[in-house]
Amino acid sequence: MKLLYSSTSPYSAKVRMAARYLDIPLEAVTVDTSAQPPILIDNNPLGKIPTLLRDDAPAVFDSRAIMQYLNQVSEGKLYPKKGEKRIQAEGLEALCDGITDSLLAIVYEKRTRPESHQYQPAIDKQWAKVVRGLDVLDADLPKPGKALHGGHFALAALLGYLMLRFPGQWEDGRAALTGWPSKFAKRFEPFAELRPQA
Ligand SMILES: N[C@@H](CCC(=O)N[C@@H](CS)C(=O)NCC(=O)O)C(=O)O
Repeated sequence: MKLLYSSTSPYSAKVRMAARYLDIPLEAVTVDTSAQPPILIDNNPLGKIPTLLRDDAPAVFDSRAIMQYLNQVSEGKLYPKKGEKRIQAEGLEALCDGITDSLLAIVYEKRTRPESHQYQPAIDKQWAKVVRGLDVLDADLPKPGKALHGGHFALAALLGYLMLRFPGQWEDGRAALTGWPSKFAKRFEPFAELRPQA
């Protein structure tokens, strides 16, 4: 299977970490989403990454659908089987992905518009979501325990993206969150290789 991705993409990092954890081989193929190349839009009309190309079946996107697919392929090793633990794991992933969505909206606003056309109230609204989300996480962080799940990888991808794109802007007063990546890296060594990076 091939995964269309870019090294900076947090959702791609989440999926690649999960696949590595599960020992599911993925050939990672870099694509430039701003060019919207045929290999991407022919497989995902949304032109987004990550997009998973399967050998004899339609492509899978977006990252949460890919995570559920990896869970199926691994016969349930990526999420708790059921009950409250499953709800908590998927809830953590949804919160982390949602914060990441807001960070990306800010990055795109700044990248695609000249400074004079950037709409600060929209940036502030997204940043407020980031602040609230990070505070909730900081107050009740999951331990990277023996069994990892999709929520852990979403959190690792989010924190990796903050470290890449927002250094110095999110760490103050959030000791638990800032300490989490090094703990996670001890539990899951490929974090250093697979986290979002330029
Ligand atoms: N909800 C999607 C978000 C994917 C996404 O926005 N990916 C970004 C890169 S990190 C992208 O492809 N952006 C290009 C675009 O929106 O055209 C997921 O979880 O996969």
